[in-house]
Amino acid sequence: MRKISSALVAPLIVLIAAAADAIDVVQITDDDTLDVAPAISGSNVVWMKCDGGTWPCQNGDFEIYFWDGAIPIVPINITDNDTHDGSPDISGSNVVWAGSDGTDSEIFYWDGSFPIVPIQITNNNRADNAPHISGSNVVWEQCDVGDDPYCDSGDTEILFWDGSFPIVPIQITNNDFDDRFAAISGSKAVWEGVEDTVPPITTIDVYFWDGSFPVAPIALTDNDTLDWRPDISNSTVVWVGRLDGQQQVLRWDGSFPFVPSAVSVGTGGAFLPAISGNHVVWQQDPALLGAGDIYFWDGAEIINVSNDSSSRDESADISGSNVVWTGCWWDSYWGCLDDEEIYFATVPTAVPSISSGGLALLAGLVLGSAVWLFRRR
Ligand SMILES: [Ca+2]
Ligand SMILES: [Ca+2]
Ligand SMILES: [Ca+2]
Ligand SMILES: [Ca+2]
Repeated sequence: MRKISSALVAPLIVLIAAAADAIDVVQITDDDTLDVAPAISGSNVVWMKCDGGTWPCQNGDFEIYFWDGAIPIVPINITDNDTHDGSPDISGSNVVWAGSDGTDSEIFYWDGSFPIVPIQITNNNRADNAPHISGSNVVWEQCDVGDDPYCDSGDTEILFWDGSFPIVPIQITNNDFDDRFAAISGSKAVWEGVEDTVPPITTIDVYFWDGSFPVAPIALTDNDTLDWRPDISNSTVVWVGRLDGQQQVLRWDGSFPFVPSAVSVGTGGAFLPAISGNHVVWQQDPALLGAGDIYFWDGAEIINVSNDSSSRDESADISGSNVVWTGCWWDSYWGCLDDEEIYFATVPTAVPSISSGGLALLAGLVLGSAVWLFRRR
């Protein structure tokens, strides 16, 4: 192994420590209930909070909470009822989520104005779930037969609403398999199509609609492996795929021919990517500790945002350089030792002015075993 002189190591450690200190992680919630599934736009954050204790919220139901990024942190609840509210997303001050009309799940919308008067944008006897919003454009998944939340009688399709009134949703898929986890940026949408209709599920592909009419979605991927959980920003798409036998975050810049590139590296099952401009976040457990961290790609380098071996961090979202995620104190034997909380950080993206060799070493150390250099809380 190449010996590194102490003269080289010392200033590098200072640089890494400075970079770590520069990531100021804010804990948004601090209570005894589950706080999960955050989404962010600018400094506006939404998430799900259980009003009845810890996992799996058996003594209550979930509500949607909102924080505008102001200090002191005073979250407000958008919903307050006795039924499930989940899957929130936000764009500007526009919020969408899936709730119940008392019979089955519907999509709700709040424009950010006070007093809070949510608008119910679906009203049917089918299960409507997992909405995403960009500007006033909304996509979600809907069961095409019945209101069973698992859609066992039929399969799910992707619907689109452009935010105009009267509300006339447009169905953008029509097939015999599940289309789910749609995301939208401007008028471009992506989702995953589960082409295996019976277990085991070995084929999921990423689908793309450019927003033009007549609606003609295309399959971006076409293979016998899992390409799933896509997100989109402008024309750039990220998703989870297989590369050299590893589950990685892949990226397509929107140009044809379709040539994906890898964003994440190494082991640990990179999962649940989110994208904003050139920035990508995801969860991964490269050291195979059993509990992952949140990783951030600034277009050139990978930064561990949540670096803390005593927490399990997952389910990240991003807007610009602002990142949110959910995490819990974690033990390799007991798992989560308490309930999950929501965390927020602004990631500094200025590249330090050191040599390329130093940068490579810095990136390697940040990715590798330098956990002891950082303490989040
Ligand atoms: Ca909590
Ligand atoms: Ca509720
Ligand atoms: Ca419904
Ligand atoms: Ca379908």
